[in-house]
Amino acid sequence: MTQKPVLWITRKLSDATLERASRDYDVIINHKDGLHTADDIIAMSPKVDAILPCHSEIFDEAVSAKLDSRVKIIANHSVGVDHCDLVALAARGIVVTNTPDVLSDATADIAMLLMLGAARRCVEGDRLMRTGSWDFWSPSFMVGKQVSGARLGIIGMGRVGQVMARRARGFGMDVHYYNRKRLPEDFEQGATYHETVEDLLIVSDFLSLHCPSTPETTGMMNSDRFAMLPDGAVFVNTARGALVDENALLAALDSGKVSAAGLDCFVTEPGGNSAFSKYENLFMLPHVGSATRATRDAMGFRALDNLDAYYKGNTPRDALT
Ligand code: 8YV
Repeated sequence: MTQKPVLWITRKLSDATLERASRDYDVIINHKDGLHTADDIIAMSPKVDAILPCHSEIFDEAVSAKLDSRVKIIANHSVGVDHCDLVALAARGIVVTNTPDVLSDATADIAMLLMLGAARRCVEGDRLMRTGSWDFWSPSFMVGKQVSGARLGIIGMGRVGQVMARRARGFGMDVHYYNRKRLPEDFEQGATYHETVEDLLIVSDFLSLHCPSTPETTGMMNSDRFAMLPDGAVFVNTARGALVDENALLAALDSGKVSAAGLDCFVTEPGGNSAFSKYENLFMLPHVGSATRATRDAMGFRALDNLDAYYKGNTPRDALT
């Protein structure tokens, strides 16, 4: 009997994923689900042929250079690969894959939730109810911002951005977008294309980020860009914390330029930004965009499909290197 490849699964994935992986590979599973340091990753590498990590394991240039040559494939359980230095890993001949498509619905749902929750002052309302301090009602009480009829700007019209556009259209929003490349007309479905981020910002009553974090997009939402939004805009980020200068966002909230924001991603994760906690017009979640049972299974299976293809001698469908 030929030996199965040794696969290191760095985090506690869904039961269905772990079951299938254990059937097909000689698995090392992180049942305790703790985080791994660079040293942990390097120390594990001589013992494994393949790694199935999450975005919580960092394969930067230094780690990539020190990985044992036994590691041949990193099959990520994530669509974002900003935790992987693709150039350095490719230079080591390591195949890297991700899990696009399967998390677009769940992530766009969370973007809608954050957008609506921020616009309709959900944190404030929830606190009033929980603390028993709801003692007043008036037509001018807790008035929020209406999404229907408003303009939604989407930065990054990839898979998640397109699902977000569809959801927003269902809520009667007028969709505008910026993308490095304009989409074919049938994919646009009536959305208005803007050739620059700046052109998009000035029409975005609501703004939602759906682009990857790269050296070019890091800190893209800075104070100059927040200043270009219409007064009282609502800002949503379900992509990556690194896209946002968090101090610039705080200043925009303080000035009222941004009336509310919904955030699922932070510069520091886990943990977030303690300066955010006093803002009741910030609706925040701890990076759970793709956290549904169905999506976690689909992500795990997509990563395993990529591994299976590699071990059958084929190019994995989601190969990035
Ligand atoms: C995941 C994500 O929760 O896929 C991504 O890029 O940010 C999240 O949806 C996480 O990466 C799981 O590994």
